[in-house]
Amino acid sequence: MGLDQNLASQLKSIEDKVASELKQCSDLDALQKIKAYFLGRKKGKLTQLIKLIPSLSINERKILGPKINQTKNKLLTLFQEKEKAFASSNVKSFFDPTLPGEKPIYGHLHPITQVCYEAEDIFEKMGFEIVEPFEIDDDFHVFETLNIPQGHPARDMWDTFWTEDNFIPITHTSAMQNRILKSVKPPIRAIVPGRCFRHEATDARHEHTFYQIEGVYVDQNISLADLLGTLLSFLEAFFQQKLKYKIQPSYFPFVEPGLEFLISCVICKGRGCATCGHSGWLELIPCGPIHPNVLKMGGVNPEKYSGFAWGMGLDRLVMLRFAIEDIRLFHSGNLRFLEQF
Ligand code: FA5
Repeated sequence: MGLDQNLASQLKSIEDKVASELKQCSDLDALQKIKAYFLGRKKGKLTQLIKLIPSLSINERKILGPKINQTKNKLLTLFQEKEKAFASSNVKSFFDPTLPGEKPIYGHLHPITQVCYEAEDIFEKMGFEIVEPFEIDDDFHVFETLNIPQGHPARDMWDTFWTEDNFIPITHTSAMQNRILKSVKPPIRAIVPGRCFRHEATDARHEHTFYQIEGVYVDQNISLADLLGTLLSFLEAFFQQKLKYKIQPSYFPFVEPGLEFLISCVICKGRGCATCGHSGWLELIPCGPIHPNVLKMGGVNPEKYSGFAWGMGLDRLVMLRFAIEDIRLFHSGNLRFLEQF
């Protein structure tokens, strides 16, 4: 067999092999491998034949060169067509409007965060500014500036955590009051949503880690009516219903008088249910007019200005909003619980 015939049969065999391999080839990866096997720059089967061309005589080159090139072009065309076929089948499935949509897997905000944002929105509309608390603070801000000096028995009202170097993972968001009073001249309207920590035995209503929203309002001629109006407006906007309210005496060294703000139960509308202990009332927000000593320590003249403060439990609001019976579910990591919100 002459060189001419020998080469022609090699070229034919390459073309046949490529055609049959491409028939079975079902993805782009496999296609690249076949292409490399026949046209790869160093060891491709056809490439090796192409490399022979310079060693041929001029006459052989004239006859065989075009044949080799023809085969090369044929193969390139076959590969291109296959590539196009893969590309168009992918595009089709990507844009196919008849396919059912795939639900993307997203997380969502924790119910406490959702309700916190909602409460912040309402207070912002009422003209309050949002202030972030320090999660670790000192004795001066957590107690001293709140009219609770060293040795004051009221310190025992809170089961406080202490670090080894005498700092405090904040017991309450009231720790920010002094900084707020010092930071701007009255009128002051600020809320402090933040995480608090207490060394408490946990139960369905108490956690070691929970959230409060502190409120501080200072201006001239502020009276108890402003406090009651502010809290009622917030709660009616939050629960989207008209509420009855009442106050009862309480004690906190940083307000005078100390009060507890109660609303008619939002679950039973005041008729009495398990949530309100069948009293028809929910004890919701400890509050009161800011003690003159606290104003003084914050650089605010109590002769000229007065104000009020409150510290409401955010977890409690979330529990009421979603009828959650056990506060410990919030940080349980229980997905069946969390996926409901
Ligand atoms: C205080 O922390 C005061 N700083 C509130 C205050 C601010 C009064 C300004 C007056 C003026 P108390 O310890 O009662 O108060 O906590 C306030 C609210 O936080 C409670 O009504 C409750 O809703 C929530 N709370 C307290 N301890 C826990 C706990 N262990 N788990 C969940 N929520 C809690």
